[in-house]
Amino acid sequence: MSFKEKVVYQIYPKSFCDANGDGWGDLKGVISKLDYLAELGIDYIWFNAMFVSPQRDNGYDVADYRRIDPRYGTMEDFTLLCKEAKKRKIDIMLDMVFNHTSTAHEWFQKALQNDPKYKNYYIFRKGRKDGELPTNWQSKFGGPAWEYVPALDEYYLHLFDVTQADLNWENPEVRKELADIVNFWREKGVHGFRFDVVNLISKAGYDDDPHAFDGRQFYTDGPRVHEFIKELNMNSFGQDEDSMTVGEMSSTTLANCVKYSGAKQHELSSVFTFHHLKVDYKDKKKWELMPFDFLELKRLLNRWQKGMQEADAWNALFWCNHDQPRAISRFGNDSTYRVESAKMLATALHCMRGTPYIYQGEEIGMTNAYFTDIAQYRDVESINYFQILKEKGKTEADIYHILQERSRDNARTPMQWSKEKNAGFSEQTPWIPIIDNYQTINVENALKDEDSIFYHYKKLIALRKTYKVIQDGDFVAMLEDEPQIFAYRRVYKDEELLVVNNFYDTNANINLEDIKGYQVLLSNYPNSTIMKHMVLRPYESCVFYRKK
Ligand code: TEU
Repeated sequence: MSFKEKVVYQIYPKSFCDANGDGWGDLKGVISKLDYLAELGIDYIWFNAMFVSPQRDNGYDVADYRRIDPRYGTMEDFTLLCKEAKKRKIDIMLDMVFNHTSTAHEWFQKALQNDPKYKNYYIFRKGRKDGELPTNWQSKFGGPAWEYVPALDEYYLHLFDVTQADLNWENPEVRKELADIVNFWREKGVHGFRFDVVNLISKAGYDDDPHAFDGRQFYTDGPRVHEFIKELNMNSFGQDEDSMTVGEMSSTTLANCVKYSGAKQHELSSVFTFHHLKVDYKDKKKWELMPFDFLELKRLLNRWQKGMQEADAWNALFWCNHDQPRAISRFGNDSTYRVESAKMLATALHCMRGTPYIYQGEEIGMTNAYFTDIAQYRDVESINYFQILKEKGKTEADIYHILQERSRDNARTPMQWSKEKNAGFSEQTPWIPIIDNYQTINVENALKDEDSIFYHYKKLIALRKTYKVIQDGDFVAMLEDEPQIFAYRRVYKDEELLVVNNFYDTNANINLEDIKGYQVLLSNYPNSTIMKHMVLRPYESCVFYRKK
């Protein structure tokens, strides 16, 4: 099976299913839900980082890449999970967090002891003569990107949390260590890898950001990044014919992604990019709200679809992940049209060219958390920004509103399995509160209702496996200036797909010129038919198919 037929399901292990009753999800919990995932029909599970970690950034601060965090289980549990998944034709994708390690990692601890070998694993710099930080760069989680170590009289770089020290990829020993880690997991039978912020690994130099911005121009898609990824590919996953990799690309460009994932580039199979998830950032700022700019969203989706196709490169397709608010609360409607808009967003995404990702809970239409108290938040970024926004003079009411829209914790609440205690997630109080709509929005209800969002996802996955045009068809944008409809065609030999999606809660009229021979493959309303002059109902979404 080509990787173009595959669909990935993302599990945030801490919030998926808790089998041992400590309020944290675990691997045994995942094993108990594999039949559910097999029913959905997915091919891969991507697990968010679940290695030994102090959990300052929920596992993205790795202290030991070769061990499962004991709170998730043991290596035996992992082996059993792989075996049980394989029985259900599900593969595993692990998250390689290679831009940085936790400061609790033994490499960093040795660096702190002034061991020259390990100091060279990280990026240490002297402060400037005037007692200033080495550069004016900002951490992605707020505050400066440099931390002073008095015993060394030097600063280390951390693009993320102060406990996430950036690795020095210029050092060949570091690159060898990281390839060895990938090979350690390959030997356990893992062939899928997601590489966390992998386009930040090559730093161009250490100067002040002249625009006093965050410094990203010095480390995004840096000068040696393609060389480093090619080398990692050659020394590890590239040796497996059936490897499947995806790089998470922060603030990247099309020109670079064509190289990261081009079919003949020997770098990665695909890329996650985020431009389409910034269309509601006012002035490009994450913590400034505005309604999403629909025409910009379409322009970006169309641009990336076409640009990647022309270069034979490959997108990972996603609306949701553990760092993003829930898509239905953001681009859909999580009250009156929850079901319709969830299905519409799913269809719009899954029929495009690329590998679709489903984030846990998306398939049952889970919503944002709408927490009302900072004590309910767990994410280091949200907690930092609560303070930062306060210092900037925003009112508490405004800050809560912003967090309700933007916090990463919106996606991190426990999976809602049933209407039982703690949503069937755990016997214990979970590590983060459950959303109180779990009584109605849960897996048990979804499985009982043949019109549920869950079965819509199941159909979309099945369609991808049946129709070559969904896997491999060319993408052709349509109605590009239409302010309410996202429409496109896919074309493969004599097969054609036509996909129309209404992104709003009002009717929309569209004119379609050539409708001959199209049949409905899927819709989120009863009685959808293709017409020259069509009225799409609120959030209506239809997939039409014809064979010439
Ligand atoms: O995220 C990278 C990243 O830059 C984000 O999406 C981040 O949440 C955003 O910029 C903050 O505004 C990856 C992981 O997915 C994320 O969970 C980690 O926290 C981060 O890397 C550091 O490892």
